Amino acid sequence: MDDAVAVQLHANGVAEVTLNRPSSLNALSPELIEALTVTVRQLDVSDAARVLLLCGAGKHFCAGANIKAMLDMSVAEAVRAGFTGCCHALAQVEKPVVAAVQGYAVGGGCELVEMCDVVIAASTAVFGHPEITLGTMPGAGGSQRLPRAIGKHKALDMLLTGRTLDAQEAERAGLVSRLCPPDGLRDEALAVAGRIASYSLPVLKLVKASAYATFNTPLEHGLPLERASFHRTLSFADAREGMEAFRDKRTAHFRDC
Ligand code: CO8
Repeated sequence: MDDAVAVQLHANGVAEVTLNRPSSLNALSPELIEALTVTVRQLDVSDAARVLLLCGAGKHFCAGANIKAMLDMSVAEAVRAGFTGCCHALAQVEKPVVAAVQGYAVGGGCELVEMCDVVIAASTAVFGHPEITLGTMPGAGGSQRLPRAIGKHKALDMLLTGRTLDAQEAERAGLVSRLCPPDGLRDEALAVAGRIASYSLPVLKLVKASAYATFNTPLEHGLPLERASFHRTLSFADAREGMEAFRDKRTAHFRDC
């Protein structure tokens, strides 16, 4: 695998995936997008990985699409490659994905954040969609997922003016799950990902799929979908184990079945 993306698999099933082009603030070159696409697809079906943790090497998470690589791209090339300036495959991952964000997460970098499930941010992180300042616009869901994440008016303020949110405003708006001191970011993100990884993987996948149905289906379809998934979990050995562990006042040991 190309070193544009580094993977560290932890014993608890957390797969730490690091965007590894710090000299360009992890800008999403075609090479990096391809490496990230291949990596997340492999990890989503790998028995060794339970939860993905997405990080950026160096001081920043990701400065978005690689502007230098995009500059000379023809429309025909972009259409042929389905180019979005970002990694669409991340949004298709069925396992939980946690983001650990420090420094800038802008443009396609902010779109990566929007594709993740839980976002842990350093108190110094900065989020934004500067595409408008480049005379272009988000191509990988920014105009779709951001309004769903933080509401229409805040999202359009960002998208139409290009202004950034500091970590505190992003947390208040709902783009960030938790804030932490910059020097504690990795430990905090690993702890959150590790806690998620300790639970039953089939149940985690059902919870994630059910939560995302909120965005794709009206409530009258989403509620029965959730109920059917809930009923399925009752047949899982892990549900019996979790409830027995509660009854017996001991820690549950899930076996993904
Ligand atoms: N692409 C390419 N190179 C970049 C990028 C980028 N997005 N961001 C930073 N770099 C490079 C810089 O050119 C610089 O390289 P060098 O050392 O060779 O000069 C190096 O990284 C360090 O960057 P800076 O010196 O600029 O670092 P600062 O700390 O001064 O500034 C910023 C940090 C504010 C993040 C600044 O780098 C910046 O504004 N970057 C651009 C951010 C941006 O506009 N991103 C959006 C890109 S567009 C997008 O993501 C979606 C497009 C979807 C289109 C879909 C079409 C179909």
